[in-house]
Amino acid sequence: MSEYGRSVGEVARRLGVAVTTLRTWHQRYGLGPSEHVAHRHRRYTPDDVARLEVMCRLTTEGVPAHEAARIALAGLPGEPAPARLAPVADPSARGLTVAAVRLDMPAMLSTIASAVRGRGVVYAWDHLLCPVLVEVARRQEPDHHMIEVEHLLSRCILEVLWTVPRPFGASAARTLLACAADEQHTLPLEALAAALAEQGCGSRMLGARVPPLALADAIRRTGPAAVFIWSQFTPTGDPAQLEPVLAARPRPALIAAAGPGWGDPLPPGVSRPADLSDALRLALPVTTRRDH
Ligand code: B12
Repeated sequence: MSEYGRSVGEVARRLGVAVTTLRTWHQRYGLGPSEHVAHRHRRYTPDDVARLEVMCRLTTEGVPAHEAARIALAGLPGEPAPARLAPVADPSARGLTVAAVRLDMPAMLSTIASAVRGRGVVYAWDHLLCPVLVEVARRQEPDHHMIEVEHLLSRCILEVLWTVPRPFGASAARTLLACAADEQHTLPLEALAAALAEQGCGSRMLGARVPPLALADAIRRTGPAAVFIWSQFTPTGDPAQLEPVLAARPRPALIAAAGPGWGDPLPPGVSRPADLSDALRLALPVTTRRDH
């Protein structure tokens, strides 16, 4: 890149589009070069190029140009540039981050739904939803803005996860899911519920902030084969609250303390999944058994 940013020709070569296309996008949608240098053509800054990368990707995916331009411009003005995401992230993660920042609920729902329907819950969770959640949280840190973004993104994730059809019948709901006492982060357990449902396994989701004695009662009343208790952060991850769960009868074949919040050591007999796939690997053998 030259001292003054990129020329239109350089950007066209880098993105693999025609110079005339870039000029059209500039004129129609304002996706042009923003750096002005006296007596020279305007130059494309790194942020201009990042926006054009979003535009190229979305139009390649079939998003209409005016809609793609609206999403690509979401970082303007004064808002953070489109996310720089970890390489494992799905290509649509950047678009979802931009849509989240814009509070663009229809775009969020459609991106999340196409990942969940096209690639399945585990892929969507690992490669799209987690990277975007982490990115949104990262952007919050300096000045505590964007809480509304986190809330609406969470809502959209939940709405799509809830559309995964739940099985009914005898083998339904052999897994019990509950957040630890005072724990409000429910998304990972909702992802597990949806991933189990994809495999034909139902679950009972008790949701946020479940006191240990209430969880023990639920075990006694429903006799689950597997129980997952989620702690997202250390204030909710005291292993002592697992004792009433371990004492409850009938004893579930699997008792798993999931999430990064749990303290050490966990009581004997409690499993600790590393991620969503691992949680499924632990749950499926015990919940698909038909022997009781
Ligand atoms: C969405 C969100 C919320 C939403 C939750 C909505 C919902 N319905 O779940 C709301 C707004 C309610 C919320 C509230 C709060 N939040 Co919050 N939240 C988040 C956010 C952005 C995503 C949480 C999430 O789903 N993470 C899941 C993935 C993305 O992260 P992960 O746990 O690291 O996932 C991996 C492992 O856990 C592992 N794994 C291991 N076992 C298993 C098992 C299964 C089944 C699965 C699926 C995965 C898994 O796999 C995952 C990777 O694939 C995180 C940011 C983050 N980095 O997580 C902050 C975050 C967790 N929140 C944070 C905080 C501080 C709060 C509040 C205290 C804020 C406040 N002042 O009120 C409250 C907590 C209230 C409470 N008592 O619980 C902090 C926690 C800091 C800390 N470590 O101590 C974080 C890290 C943000 C930050 N950077 O500061 N939050």
